[in-house]
Amino acid sequence: VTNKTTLLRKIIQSNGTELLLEAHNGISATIVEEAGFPGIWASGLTISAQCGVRDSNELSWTQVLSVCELMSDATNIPILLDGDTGYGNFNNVRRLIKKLEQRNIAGVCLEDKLFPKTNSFIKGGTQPLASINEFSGKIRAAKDTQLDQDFMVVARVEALIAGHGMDESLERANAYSNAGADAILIHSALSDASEITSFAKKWNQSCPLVIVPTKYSTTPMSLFVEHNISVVIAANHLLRSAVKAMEFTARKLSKERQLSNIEDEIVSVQEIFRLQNVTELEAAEDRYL
Ligand code: SPV
Ligand code: MG
Repeated sequence: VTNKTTLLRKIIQSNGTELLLEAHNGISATIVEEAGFPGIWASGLTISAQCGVRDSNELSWTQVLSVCELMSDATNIPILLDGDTGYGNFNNVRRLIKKLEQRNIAGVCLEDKLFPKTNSFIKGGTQPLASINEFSGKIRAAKDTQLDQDFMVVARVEALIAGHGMDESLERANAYSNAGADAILIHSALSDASEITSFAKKWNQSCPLVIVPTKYSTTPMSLFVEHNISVVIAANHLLRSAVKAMEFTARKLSKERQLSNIEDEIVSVQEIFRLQNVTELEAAEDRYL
């Protein structure tokens, strides 16, 4: 079997435009894999949300790691972890990389904000950025720490979100690429793709580009293909679909107090067993019990 790191490297470096989908726990990771996605985005927002806390580093980094470990154990496709700011300085980043490799996580995305960060769509314009030098040091520390040469480090530029404009965004992306980043995630909070397409046109192509079109979701994928975007991330869509389904079920059961009324709207318990791979355990029991 090919290493997950090598698989993620191929996704990011391939000529085409790949789509990754978010997962936030073991079962959602399994669902992403079964649907045919080549890889998983382990989203900081959705892992936090499914734990009932905010995307403001309220989870400890080892709690994030534990969720990632479960997702990785449950699947065979690579996971790119949204590692926020690296949970501290360069030294915390080194520790993170070591633990991610031990748990077979294929790569990490680090963003040039300050710890504790908050989600880019919450008062993004007011969020302080790390200096170019400090963040470049984190990227160099990550690349120097990894033992597997295919482990991927994605550097995320928040300068457009924070209102620093195109020139600074390009300057930052260039610095992070020079520091050894394997890809640049350029993030935008506009409701159209204009910032992303003009960034992509001006980009020197020294490494591939990754985007998260949560806010500009109406943009046709073909435009991203035309602009040579390597990876498009659907960053929160399984959590958002799960929340809609759970709210519907909870409200209906609370109101109607009759379990059978919801049966047709939810999966069978058998389907849960299938997603847990219960048949594998039954076969093992035949061999070992
Ligand atoms: C996440 O999924 O946690 C991300 C993407 O970082 S965003 O929410 O767009 O910042
Ligand atoms: Mg995040």
